[in-house]
Amino acid sequence: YNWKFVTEEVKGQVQYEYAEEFAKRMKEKSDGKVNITVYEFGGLGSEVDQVEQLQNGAVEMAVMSPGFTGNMVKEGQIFALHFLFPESVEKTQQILNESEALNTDLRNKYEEHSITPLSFWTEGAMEWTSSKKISKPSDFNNFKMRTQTSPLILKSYKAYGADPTPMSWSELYTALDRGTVEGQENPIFFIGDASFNEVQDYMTLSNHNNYVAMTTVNKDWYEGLSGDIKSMVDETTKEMQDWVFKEQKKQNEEWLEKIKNDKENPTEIVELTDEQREAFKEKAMPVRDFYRNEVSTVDGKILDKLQKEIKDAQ
Ligand code: 6CS
Repeated sequence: YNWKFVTEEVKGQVQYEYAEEFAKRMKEKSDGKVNITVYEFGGLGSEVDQVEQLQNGAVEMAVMSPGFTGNMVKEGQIFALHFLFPESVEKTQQILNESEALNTDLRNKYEEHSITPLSFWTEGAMEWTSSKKISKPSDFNNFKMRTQTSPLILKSYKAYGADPTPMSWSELYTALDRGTVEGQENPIFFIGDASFNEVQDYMTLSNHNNYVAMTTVNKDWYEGLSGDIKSMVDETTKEMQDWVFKEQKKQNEEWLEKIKNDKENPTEIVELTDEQREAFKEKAMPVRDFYRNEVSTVDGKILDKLQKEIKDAQ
């Protein structure tokens, strides 16, 4: 078997390393029968192009961010809601592992579009980087914020008064450098590895959301796999949840230290008090009603279930 596995990241970054480890395990388990070629981001187009490649079977596997599927799978925009998951990344991962709302109900929604998400995992808490200090919602007034393409992400920033622009991350460094956009959100490892801190002055430890990625497969291809190979894929996907949790944790911790100690490109780290964080949360809450009433195709049922699961886990 020869399969293609695309990721939205490059060598060294979490998604890419995940796919390499996945490929290695599959090769071992199948005694060399399964050969997976992992593709770094860039070669096959934008993140949105890669979604299409998975759907039409040009690639069999992909690490995909829901932030790039929102124009199609409306329900997947649930991950664009700020302050929904617990502050603890560990608790968040536990919910992603166990949630029926996500692993059954949301999975069905993706399957309507030929995408089967086999797992959901976090790449860490997201933080804001910016060219001016952000510590209260009004700092976002007319602020040019780069986001991924899902409309609800844009809506979440409009709720703070910002002026969001969707773009691929491949254009982001230059856009920040030129001031086309003034800020962005990402987990710390990604901010550091993509060198966004070189062209930004502040990093607010907002933890306003978790970065969630999905391990996805082309639905028809996956369902056509023979029983033993399919079980191998499922088993590996399951094992990888712990592996990737540790990988993101290590990378995020290491990069926080590196960014803090980078004398050449100093970044002011902005820590928010509970009260300051609360002010953002207050502005973010109405977006949930918008999701429930205007975005969800099932009257917010998946969100209701997920919120209950989150409550029960805490
Ligand atoms: O900001 C982005 O669009 C990118 N961020 C991460 C953490 N992974 C890939 C994604 O395209």
